[in-house]
Amino acid sequence: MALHRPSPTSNPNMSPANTSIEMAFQLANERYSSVGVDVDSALKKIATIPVSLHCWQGDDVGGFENSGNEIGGGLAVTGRYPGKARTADELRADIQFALSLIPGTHRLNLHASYAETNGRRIERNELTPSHFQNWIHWAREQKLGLDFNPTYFAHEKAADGFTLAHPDRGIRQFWIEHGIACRHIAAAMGKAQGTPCVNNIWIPDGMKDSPIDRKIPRAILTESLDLIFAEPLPATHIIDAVECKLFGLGSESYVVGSHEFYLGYAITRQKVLCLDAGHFHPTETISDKISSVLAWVPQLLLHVSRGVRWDSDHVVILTDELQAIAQELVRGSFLDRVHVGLDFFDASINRIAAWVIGTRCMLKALMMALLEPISMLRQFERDGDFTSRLSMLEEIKTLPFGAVWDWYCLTSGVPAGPAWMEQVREYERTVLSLRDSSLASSPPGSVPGSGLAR
Ligand code: RNT
Ligand code: ZN
Repeated sequence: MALHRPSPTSNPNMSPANTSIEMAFQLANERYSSVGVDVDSALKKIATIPVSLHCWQGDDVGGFENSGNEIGGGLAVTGRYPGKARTADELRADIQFALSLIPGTHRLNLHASYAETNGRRIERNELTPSHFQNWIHWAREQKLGLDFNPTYFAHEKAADGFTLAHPDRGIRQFWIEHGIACRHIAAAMGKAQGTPCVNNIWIPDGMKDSPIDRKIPRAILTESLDLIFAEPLPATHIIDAVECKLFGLGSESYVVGSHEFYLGYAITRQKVLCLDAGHFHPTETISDKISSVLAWVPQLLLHVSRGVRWDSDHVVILTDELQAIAQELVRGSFLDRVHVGLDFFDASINRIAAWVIGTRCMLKALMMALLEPISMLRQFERDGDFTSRLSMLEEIKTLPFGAVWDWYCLTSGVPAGPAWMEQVREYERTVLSLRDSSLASSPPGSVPGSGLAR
């Protein structure tokens, strides 16, 4: 095995904990080699996969418009854990801190409602790249690529649940103009950063109860989207995506932008389809959709999330479905056609920990998938030897994955194992707890005065 690292004995400065991580890694490497897995190439590959962290976990999808509008759009954030970011500077500091606990180089996914307008109200159809200069500047410093989203909620013109499919021509014109403005902002980001910015359109439009007319809003939405996308922009600057959904809170009976609607739209317009893991029937998974959809659309955007009953946005953890998503990306060699983004929001736990847990789990799932003996498994399948396929799939579940993950963290300069949580607690004590002066905002079960949950 080609080791381009010090052997356990060659680095006298290694702490005992790090030495044991390295020794465990060496043994793990041998175990993986015995089933034909090249751990080194998995380590090289994982370091090249960016995950787009969603800015909105940091402030409960609040944004900085301070318009007093409810989030709406069927998005519900529950919990009142103290310490959420109140300003763009605080949010940037929190993201920077979260990223210091996550191995690899990643991206940041911004919403239009995170514009910085110096306290002035700028209408959403009048937003320009200048309102995102601080973000662009900071992202460049941090070597972070930016992705973007128009915001079709938390606005009085979206209060009745309709935006781009609105029956009122004036209201939908406003939202069309917002979509156009956001494409220009995304393209400016892409130009500034040298990698295309994925600009994802999700709208809440739908109805609580059964509509009489399911057809006309969909025809209107097609028209609105075509107007938004009318101007060709360089593919090196912007990638246009559209996100489907089965139902939302308050749109249980009908969502205009359903899966079938956007699948057809994305295929006919050759746009990128966004599959959100929480946007389907509770027993339906997106892992099986990846290869189906990629047969027809050029690229996919994933909103990796975790649906729990009616909520589509619990913090991502290492579930079977998360592993299945990662396996599909690796087994199908789809990583260069799929943008991996996260989409969850939990205000009942430390928000930075939520980012770190979700992103580390996404990366763990990808690394597990990269450590599969894929060619051997393929051969079993080609031979019709399904017994060997099943037995190998079960045996590799208990190979020492954790030792490789710890080594990856260690060599990436981020804490291995649960140690990162110590740093989050420290940040909570020294930074987050100062943001909430009133104890009234502490969650039930919290330690008075410390901002810490028990
Ligand atoms: C909503 C969609 C959408 C949002 C974000 C905030 O159901 O998943 O992606 O979560 O735009
Ligand atoms: Zn989503």
